[in-house]
Amino acid sequence: MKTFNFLILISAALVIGLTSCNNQGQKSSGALTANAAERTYIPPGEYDEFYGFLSGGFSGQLSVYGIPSGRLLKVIPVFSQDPEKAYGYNEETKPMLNTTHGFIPWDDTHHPDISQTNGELDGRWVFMNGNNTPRVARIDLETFETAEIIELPNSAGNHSSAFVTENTEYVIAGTRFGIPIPQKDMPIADRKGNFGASFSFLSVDQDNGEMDLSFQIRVPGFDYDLAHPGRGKSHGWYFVTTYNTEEAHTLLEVNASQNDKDFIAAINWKKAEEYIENGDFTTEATEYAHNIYDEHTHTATSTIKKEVRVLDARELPGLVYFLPTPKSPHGCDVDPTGEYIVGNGKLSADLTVHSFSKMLDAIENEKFDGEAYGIPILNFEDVLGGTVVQPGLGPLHTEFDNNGNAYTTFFISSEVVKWKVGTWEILDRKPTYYSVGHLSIPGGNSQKPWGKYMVAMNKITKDRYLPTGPEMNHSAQLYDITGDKMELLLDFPTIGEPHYASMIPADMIMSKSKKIYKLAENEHPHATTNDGDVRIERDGNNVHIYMTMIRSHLNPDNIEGIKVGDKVYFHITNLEQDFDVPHGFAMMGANNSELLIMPGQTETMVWEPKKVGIWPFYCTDFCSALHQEMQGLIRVSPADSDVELSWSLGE
Ligand code: K7E
Ligand code: CUA
Repeated sequence: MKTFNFLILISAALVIGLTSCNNQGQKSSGALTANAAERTYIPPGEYDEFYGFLSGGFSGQLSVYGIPSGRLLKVIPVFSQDPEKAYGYNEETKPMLNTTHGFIPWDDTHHPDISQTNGELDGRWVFMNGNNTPRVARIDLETFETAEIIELPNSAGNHSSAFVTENTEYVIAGTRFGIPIPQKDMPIADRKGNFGASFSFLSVDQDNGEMDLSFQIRVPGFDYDLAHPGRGKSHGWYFVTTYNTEEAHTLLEVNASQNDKDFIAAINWKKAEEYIENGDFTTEATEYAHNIYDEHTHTATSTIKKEVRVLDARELPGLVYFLPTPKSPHGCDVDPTGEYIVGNGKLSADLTVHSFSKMLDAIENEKFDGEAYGIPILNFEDVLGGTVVQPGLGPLHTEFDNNGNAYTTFFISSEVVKWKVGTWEILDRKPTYYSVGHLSIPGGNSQKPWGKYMVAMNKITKDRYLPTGPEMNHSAQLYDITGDKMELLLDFPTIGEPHYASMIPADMIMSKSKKIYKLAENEHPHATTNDGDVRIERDGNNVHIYMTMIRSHLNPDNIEGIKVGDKVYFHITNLEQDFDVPHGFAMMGANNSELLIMPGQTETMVWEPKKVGIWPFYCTDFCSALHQEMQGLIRVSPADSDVELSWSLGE
C-alpha cells in the first residue's frame, strides 16, 4: 500500500512538474551566462573539441555530434534501414540486418560505449545495443560505418548493455526480460521460478574488433536494467541492477514495486573465465546470427551459429552475489576509481552507493542475508558505502568528472545534481528541460573523464523549440562543468531518443578517419575498377550490369535488351579517388532506395522492371557542375521480345 501511495505522489509531482514547464521555458534564457554563445560557437571552418555519439533510441541509429557546438555531423545507420545511405536496401548490407527471426529492418538503441584500453577511451570502436531483438553492433571509428552485428540467444530486451570492460576484453550484454530458457510454450502465470535470464560475454579481437560470443552466465528470471563493468580495483566484476525481483507477470507498475529492495547483481567474470578454463560449463544448442561487413569486399555476410557455452550462477559458487538496493533501481554506475557502485532507485528518496571493498570483505566473511535461487544476498549495511540524502526525485543515471564529483539525473524533478563522491554532500543542482534520462561526460564512465562538458538528454521538449505538430524532437542540453556550479550553455535537438551518449576528444579519432576506399584494394566480387570492364551479362532472367561512375557520367548510359520479368542487378563502382565525392544512383520504379557509393566502393541495387518503355536513371548526389547531366536511359521491352542486349556511352 505504501508503494502505491508513493507512486501516486510521484505521478502528481510529474504532472505539476510538466505543467509548470510552459512558463519556465520562456524565461529560461535568463538562466544563461552572458557569454554562453561564445563558449559554444565554433567559427565556420573550425572543428569541435569533442565527438559526441548519441544513441538513436527508437530510430535504431547512432548520431554523431560536434561538441560544444551541437552540430549534427552524421547519422550512422546501425539497426535500421536507411534510404539515405542504402543501408539495408543494397545487396551488400542486407545481411547486416539478418537474424534468426529473419530480416529485421529496425531496432531500439540505448547505450553506445567507446572501446577502452587500460580503463581509458581509445577511440577504436563504438559498441551499441539493439534492445528489441537482442543484438550488439560494432561501429568502426575509421569509417564511421557499422562493421558487425551479433545476435544474442537466450535473451529478451538487450538493455543492460553494451558496455566494455577496461581493456575491451569483453562487451557485456544483459537481458532485460526474464524468459523461459530455452523458449517454450507455457502459461504466462507460471512465470515465477520458471524463467531464466542471460548475460552474454562477447570477446573482442584486439586486432580487428570482431566479436565472439564467448560464454553466457545464466541467472534467475528477474528483470535486469542497467549495468557497468568494474574498473581499476573492481576490474573483473560487472554490476547490474535488477527490478521485478517479485517476478510479477502483470501490472508491473504495482506488482514489481512490492519489495522494499531489489538487487544489484555483482558478477565476477574473472571467476567465470576460471570456470570456463576448467571446463565447468555446459554447451547448449541454440541459434544466433553473426553478421560482419568486410571493408574490402564492401559486402556483409551473415552466419547462423549453433551453440553457446553456459555457466549457471545458480549452481556455480562465487559467480554472482546480490547487493540489496532500494526501490526498483535503474542506473548502475561505477566511479572512476572502481570503488563505488551507485544504484539509482527510481522510487527511492535517497541514492544508495555500494562500496566495492566492503563487498569483497562481506563475501570473504560470508556476511550473507539469505539467498535467492542459490545466489547469496549480502547484508545491506555491510556493503553500503554511503548515501546521498534526498538529492531529488526519480534518480536515473550518474556520470563522473575527473575531480571526484558525480552528476546524477532526476527524471521527475527534471534536474542534474552534482555531489561529492566520498562525502556524499550535494554541491549543486541545475534544472533540465525536461525530464532528463541519461547524461554524458566525455570519458565519464571510464577511469579518465574529461570533465569539461556534460550533456543531459531530455525526454520531453515541449516549449523549447518552435512547435512541429504533436511530436517534438528530443532535446539535449550542454552544460559547462569546469566550475563549482554547472552552467547551461546550449540546447540542441536530437534524432530519435538518445538514451545515452559516449563522447571523446576529437583529436583521438579525426586523424585516422578514412577519406576514400582505395580502388586497388576493392575486392568486391562484382567490382568494375576500369572502364574497359564495363559490361552486361544475361543469365536467364537475371541481368548483371557492371557499371562505373565518375564525374560526370555513368558508364554505360544507354542500355537496351532488358525485358519485363527480368531481375536486373546494377553493380556500380565509384571510380573516384577523392575525399568526399560519393555518387548516388536512382532507378525509376525500383522498389528500393537510392545507392550512395563512396569513392572506390561498389554497391548493388536490384530492379525488377514491370513496365515496357524507356526509363531513366541518374546520380542523386550533386557532384559536379555537370551533375545534372549524370544520367542514362534503359529500354525495357516486352517479356517475349527479341531486342538484343546492348550498351553504350557516347555513341
Ligand atoms: Cu535510462 Cu535505456 Cu539507459 Cu533510457 S535507459 S534513459
Ligand atoms: Cu555524380 Cu551527381
